[in-house]
Amino acid sequence: MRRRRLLFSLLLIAAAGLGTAAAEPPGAAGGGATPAATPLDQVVPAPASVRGGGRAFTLGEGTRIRVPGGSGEAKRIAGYLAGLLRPATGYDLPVTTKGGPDGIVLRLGGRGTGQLGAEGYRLTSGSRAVTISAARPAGLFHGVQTLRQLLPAGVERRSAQRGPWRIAGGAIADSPRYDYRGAMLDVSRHFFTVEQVKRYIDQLAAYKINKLHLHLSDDQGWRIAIDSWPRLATYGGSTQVGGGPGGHYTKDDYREIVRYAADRYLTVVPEIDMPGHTNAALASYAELNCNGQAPPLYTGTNVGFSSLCVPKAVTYDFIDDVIREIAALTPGPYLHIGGDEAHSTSHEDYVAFMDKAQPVVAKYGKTVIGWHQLTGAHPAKGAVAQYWGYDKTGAQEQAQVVDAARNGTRLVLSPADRAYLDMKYDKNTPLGLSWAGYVDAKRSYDWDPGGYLKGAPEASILGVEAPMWTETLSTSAHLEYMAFPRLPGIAELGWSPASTHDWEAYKYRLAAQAPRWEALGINYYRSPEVPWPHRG
Ligand code: TNX
Repeated sequence: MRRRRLLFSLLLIAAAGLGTAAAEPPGAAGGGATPAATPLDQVVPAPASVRGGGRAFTLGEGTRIRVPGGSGEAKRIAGYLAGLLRPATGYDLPVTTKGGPDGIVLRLGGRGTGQLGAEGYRLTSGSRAVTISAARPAGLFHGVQTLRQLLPAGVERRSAQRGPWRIAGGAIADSPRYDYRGAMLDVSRHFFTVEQVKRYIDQLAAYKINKLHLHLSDDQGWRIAIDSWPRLATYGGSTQVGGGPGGHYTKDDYREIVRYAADRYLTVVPEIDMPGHTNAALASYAELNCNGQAPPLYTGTNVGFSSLCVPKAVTYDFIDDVIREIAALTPGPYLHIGGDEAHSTSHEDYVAFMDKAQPVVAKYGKTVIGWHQLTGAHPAKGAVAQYWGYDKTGAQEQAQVVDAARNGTRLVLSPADRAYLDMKYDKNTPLGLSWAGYVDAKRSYDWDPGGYLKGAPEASILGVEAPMWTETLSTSAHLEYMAFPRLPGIAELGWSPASTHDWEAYKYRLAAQAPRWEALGINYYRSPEVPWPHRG
């Protein structure tokens, strides 16, 4: 199966006139050459099934985007697609609910879409039409991301470009391996504005990531307004690592992020980290401290020095209020309560705290996610543990996670020496940290979530997540430099069947993304492991 796919890819690469390493990828037309259509199997993440062949589709002046009998959501996705394609093509691309045999067709429901699941889609392309069908709107949206990648990279530019705008003929049937395909952004160590978060969401959506985990509180900053404890945001959010002005989201800001993400089929997973990583809260309210004294705000990068006061009753009033207000802002099922690096909380207190905190999450209708240290306490029924261990994680700690998985705790895998986007690529990387080692593109991609934690049942793996901690990162350019090229690899591990996993083939597909990133103004790292095309 894998051999056949590989052979098939090689044939397509050969057919596209690509020989060996560092060849111009499809769509990277420099100086007036006609961009070749991108072969269907060059998409990232790799689709579940691809059959190339038949005549290409050409997007033209008169192309319509059809949403036959279209519902609100399908029409909105069609409008989003038109918005993506109009600037570079210069075409009108009117959206119509009239059926017809030609154009770009987005079809919800219909024959054979049932088996595609909640996020799958089918895309067929021929001389008259490109049709995306799906059972659910999320599937249409993911199909649209695939369609984008099938067009020449210049389509991502915001000013008129020369065509032709061809899409190779063939058929794709695609659905994800895992339900949970996440990316985390730490907005606490450095604050990121709504606009910066939206830019990151757009980058995640392009690779079919469907969860945005926001790390909203830590020692250095509390980033979300809580009406019942207003100083958390106004004082606790007033600085960041290095002593800058920090910032926080008003509830309206936050709702805007949630809506923008939802429009791109990403669910926001809010995290309030507790009982450790709480200096910003402790600094804001003296009564939360066991000694009744508020510590100063913190702008360094140490971890493990703060703890909520486990024996005090007010601690539970506090978490009840915070979790209630956050849950009310959260349409998705998950609420992350952190639980990592509680080095200033005794084990006994940690267990007692988690025994009290988890039911509060359930009371407000949400499912607990915690960092995997939660498995050292009593994970609630249905809880999810986010594994962030690495090759040096002790056997006992790992066994505890595996045991929990055997007992029904589901896992999201974020191994620090694979999936952490804040790890340096190599010793020369000017940003990031290196406590889990250097993580270049191959290491980040080359592991199997299904077999990663020996002994954890396959069904316990909910998915993968790529966390971005921001002790050293403060601009969108920084985030992009660390996310690209690693993020698409983690996205592929979450989406694509294990049978497509092959670094030697993947690295060419990955390389072929670079002209898109350049067109989008994404600041990426030119890893020496990837056969990048020459800059256009
Ligand atoms: C560990 S990973 C942390 C964070 C740091 C990160 C830096 C985890 C759950 N906790 O507090 O920001 O390392 O890589």
